[in-house]
Amino acid sequence: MDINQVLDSLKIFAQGSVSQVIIWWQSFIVWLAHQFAAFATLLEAWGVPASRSLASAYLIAYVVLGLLFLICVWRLVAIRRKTQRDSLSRLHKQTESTRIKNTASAPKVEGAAQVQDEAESVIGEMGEESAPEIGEGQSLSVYERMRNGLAKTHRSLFGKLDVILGAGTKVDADTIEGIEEVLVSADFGVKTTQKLVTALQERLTRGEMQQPEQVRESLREEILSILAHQDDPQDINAHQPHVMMVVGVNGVGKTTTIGKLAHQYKQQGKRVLLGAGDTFRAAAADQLVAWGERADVTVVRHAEGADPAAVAFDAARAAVAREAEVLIIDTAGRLHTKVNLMEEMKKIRRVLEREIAAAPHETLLVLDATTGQNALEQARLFQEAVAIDGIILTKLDGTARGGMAVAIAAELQVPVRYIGVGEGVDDLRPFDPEMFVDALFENR
Ligand SMILES: Nc1nc2c(ncn2[C@@H]2O[C@H](COP(=O)(O)OP(=O)(O)OP(=O)(O)O)[C@@H](O)[C@H]2O)c(=O)[nH]1
Ligand SMILES: [Mg+2]
Repeated sequence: MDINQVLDSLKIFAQGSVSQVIIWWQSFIVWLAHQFAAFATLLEAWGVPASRSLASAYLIAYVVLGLLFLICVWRLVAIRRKTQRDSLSRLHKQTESTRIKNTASAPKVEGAAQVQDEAESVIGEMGEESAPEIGEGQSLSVYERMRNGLAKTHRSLFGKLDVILGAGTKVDADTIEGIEEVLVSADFGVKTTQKLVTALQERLTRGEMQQPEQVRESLREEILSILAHQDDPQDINAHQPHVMMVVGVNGVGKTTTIGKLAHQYKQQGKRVLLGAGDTFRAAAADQLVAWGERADVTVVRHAEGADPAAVAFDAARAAVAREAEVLIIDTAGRLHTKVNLMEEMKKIRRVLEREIAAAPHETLLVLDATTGQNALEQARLFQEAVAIDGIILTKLDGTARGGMAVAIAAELQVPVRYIGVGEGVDDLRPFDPEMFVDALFENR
């Protein structure tokens, strides 16, 4: 068969196919017209005048097609946003795994020391297994947990900002006034809001903020610059045991946070010991013991009403005897008076200091984000009694007042170390300013 014959066959095939398609298309048009006629008859039966029924049938068809088109566009935009979110999330995952790799230089534990327990009231045993990898079994990335936990603040803060900074908005003094109100409502505090507003006004005067998008970006940068002044977290390998004392008023989440911390350190392969220094209520020690069992770490406890300083003493002795790497002391949040509470904190501190050189190496104050500006007052009170090295801000998931984290960083000059974004064991995250701001400003 020569080439001409092949070309002829192809031509015949193409012509045949085209005529077939034309026949199909014509049949489709006839079928469609038939459908419209049937639909028009139906409309007529429903009372639409005969002269208008066909036009109405076409109108309805166009409306339905228009709606389908809009749904497709909406889905495409949603998919695009999800892709952006996933890539942001992947980026944070990579950053986190690099951070974890860097901290993985910490010594790995092969088994807990089998040393005679010195404190009679110690219960449970330390685990023998080698350290599992951090993040094992976690279905959500660190960033995803953070963004889920901050959803309420995101919705409130940036939903309102979206209204102020809609497309085509003319940026002027009124815009900044609107932003000021939004910041105050998200609990950035008067002082911090003022600081941010002044910075935005300066940018406006310098002509750096003409488009709404530039305002959003400027605000993001200014918040980040406030948060970036945090110093690095303490190296927990610098002392053995690294002693942490957790303080705060009742109900803020001290015990829960200690449980989460214990679990996370345990997962890093650390030998962890907990001290139930809240002897004010029997249930307090029970709660810590429950967390200890969950995290598979030992808890030193005494009976209800015992001297918390005695618990601290026993816990410190046990930590040394067992070669624990991390000792975390829980404390009471409520006593008969504030003076009693502060005196008790000081006494626990003194005991720890006497038993272990330079202890407590970290005194962490737990604050409940849902209490708003009241938390700043609590911080000042504890700061006077026991020097605070860091803040743990809990319950950010339950509030739209995430601005508290910024207010604390700006006004207390104490770094925010962790944030609590839920009740789950993995819902305590080291406070990463960049990740925090991304989670707030992300276009969801
Ligand atoms: N949603 C949410 N709840 C939290 C968080 N942290 C703690 N909680 C809850 O807050 C409640 C109080 O927590 P606790 O750990 O008992 O608080 P505490 O400071 O030890 O309280 P006292 O022992 O009474 O001083 C519990 O129901 C916790 O589950 C968090 O980050 N998010
Ligand atoms: Mg407690």
